[in-house]
Amino acid sequence: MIRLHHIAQARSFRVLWFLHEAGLSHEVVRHSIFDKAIRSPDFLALSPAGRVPAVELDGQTLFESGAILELLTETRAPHLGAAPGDADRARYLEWLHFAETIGAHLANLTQQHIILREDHMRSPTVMRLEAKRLEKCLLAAAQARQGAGVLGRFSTADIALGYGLLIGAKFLRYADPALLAWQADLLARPALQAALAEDGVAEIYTRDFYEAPDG
Ligand SMILES: N[C@@H](CCC(=O)N[C@@H](CS)C(=O)NCC(=O)O)C(=O)O
Repeated sequence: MIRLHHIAQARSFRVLWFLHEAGLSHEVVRHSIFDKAIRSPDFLALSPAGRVPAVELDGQTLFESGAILELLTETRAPHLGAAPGDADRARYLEWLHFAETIGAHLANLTQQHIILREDHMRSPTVMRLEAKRLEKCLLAAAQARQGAGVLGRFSTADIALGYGLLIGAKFLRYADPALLAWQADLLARPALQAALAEDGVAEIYTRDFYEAPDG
């Protein structure tokens, strides 16, 4: 049994998308980013900083999306990974974990545009800087793709990175052909469409786009 603790549009979407790509049956426990349930002792026992994703796997619990993806790939969908000894193991790990470099910029942009509610708390300079740094990272990943993914085939690394591209579209207007082609390839995947259908009601990114103010 795989039980995923999830907030719509959050990093837990990576795991939800993976579960669909791998064809694994699962249960989703939905949380809200704005209520106190993720601060409850029960949830903190699963994820000590009160973050999603967390998963329950046959009696074991695990938090941190990269670790969850790595373990589930190794144990349940090895065709989506690169095992120790595989020629593309190093490249797989670097891109899988680079997804969290992208995630840090997304988190900063989300904080600036959405979590900080008062204008005086926000910095247009930080918003523009973070958007530029996000774009640079996404371009690096887009240019590393060969065919269906960064390993020359679709892998779990492409799920972790692809989440960054999907949410990045809330802060960047993609014009580069490599970003547009990547986005189109991902959106054509039935598993991504199935995961989007299961994601739940948007509560973090309720607008199509978040513009950085002039400043
Ligand atoms: N590096 C972690 C980040 C987890 C994380 O920060 N998740 C956010 C949603 S994207 C969260 O749970 N935020 C709730 C909070 O900060 O209170 C991962 O990839 O799992």
